[in-house]
Amino acid sequence: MIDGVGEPVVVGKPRQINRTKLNHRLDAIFERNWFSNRGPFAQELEQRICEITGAKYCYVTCNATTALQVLAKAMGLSGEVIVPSFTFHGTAHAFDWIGLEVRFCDVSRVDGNIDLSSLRDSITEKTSAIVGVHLWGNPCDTFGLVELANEADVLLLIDGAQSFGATVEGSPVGGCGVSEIVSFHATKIVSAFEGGAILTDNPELSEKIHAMHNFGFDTDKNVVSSGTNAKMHEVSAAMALTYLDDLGDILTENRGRFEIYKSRLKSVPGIRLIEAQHGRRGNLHYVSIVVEGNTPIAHVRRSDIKEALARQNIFTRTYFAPGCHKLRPYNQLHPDKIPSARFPNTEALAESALSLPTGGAVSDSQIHLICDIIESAASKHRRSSRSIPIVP
Ligand code: T4K
Repeated sequence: MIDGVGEPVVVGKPRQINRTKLNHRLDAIFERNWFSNRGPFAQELEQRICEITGAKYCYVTCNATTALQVLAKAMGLSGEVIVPSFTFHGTAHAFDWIGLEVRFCDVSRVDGNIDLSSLRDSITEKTSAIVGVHLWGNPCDTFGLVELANEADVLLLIDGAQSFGATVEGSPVGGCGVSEIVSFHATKIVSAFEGGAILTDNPELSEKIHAMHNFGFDTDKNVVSSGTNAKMHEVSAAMALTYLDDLGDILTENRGRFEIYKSRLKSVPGIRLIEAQHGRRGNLHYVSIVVEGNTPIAHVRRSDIKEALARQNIFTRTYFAPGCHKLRPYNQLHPDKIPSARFPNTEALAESALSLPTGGAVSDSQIHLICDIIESAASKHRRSSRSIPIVP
């Protein structure tokens, strides 16, 4: 009999931070009596993010959704944008909300990231941009996307909401010469309560973003374009700076927890751990498995694992089910254009992927307990030698 946990263990629970450091920063905000409008902490945060990522320009924002919208406007996107169907639907809604036509492509079944051949087949003459997503904090094929964008003569941007701290062939995401956004939402590796940032190396784009995220004001307070209010206030900036102070420890802890999951689950039949591919390193802020239930030796379903954990007060998430092509308004707009057959991997992952609790709010012993429960649930559904189908 496996004993459960008292307090519910969940995905996405924020890590405790150094409150003394945060309180020092909050005191400084009130001493300065400056609360927003590109204040000292917001500007310090932008500088630190450039130092960490290697990006030339950074603008912090009130959230990542608005960051995506300001970047899309600054890039002058029109017509159609293509995004992977297997992502948090916030990616698609960000573009739909500003009047762009969102189309979907499939993903890789291996890591859930955008599939370049499905993307290539989805590009039309109306496509103005393609959007990569670093899913579960594991970078997508950034350099493959750059090549495809050049080949197809379309613009490229990356939704790196989940990926701060990840690397692509040794380069931090955000510093790969592609315009990207990150999220600092409460559930992300670095939290600003709510927050985001736009990263780019393009000076012209940087000028436009500067104006468009702040009512069209340029650095001399002249109104040079239309614009919205996407600014991050000082309290959020102070929170994110306090997280950044511990980024090294956070990444090490995430790696430690991931390695426990990896060593404990590698021999459990029917369970596959999602890992970053081909020289890319994830920030391991998400740990997701694929329950490949119907194998010659295993007959375990995702729901078996999810329910066994829930009975012990441990709550997982079926991120990112269903695929966006099945969600409103997209499944209403072009029902003929988006047959499920076009998204076999999205559909398969939507049926089988499960995100497990990890991060600073989850202890090593809780992760071992989670693995015990998964092992026992999987063994309960292990095919007995008699029922192993004879593969002709
Ligand atoms: N692009 C991508 C690829 C994204 O993943 C996201 C956001 C965006 C764009 C948009 O970024 P932002 O505009 O949000 O910056 C959560 C987050 O709200 C959302 O930001 C995030 N992706 C998404 C993947 O996860 P929900 O609907 O799952 O949130 P909720 O309330 O169910 O919470 C998730 C888990 O976190 C639960 O187990 C509870 C726990 N939690 C949550 C909060 C807010 C806590 O323990 N404490 C908390 O304060 O969307």
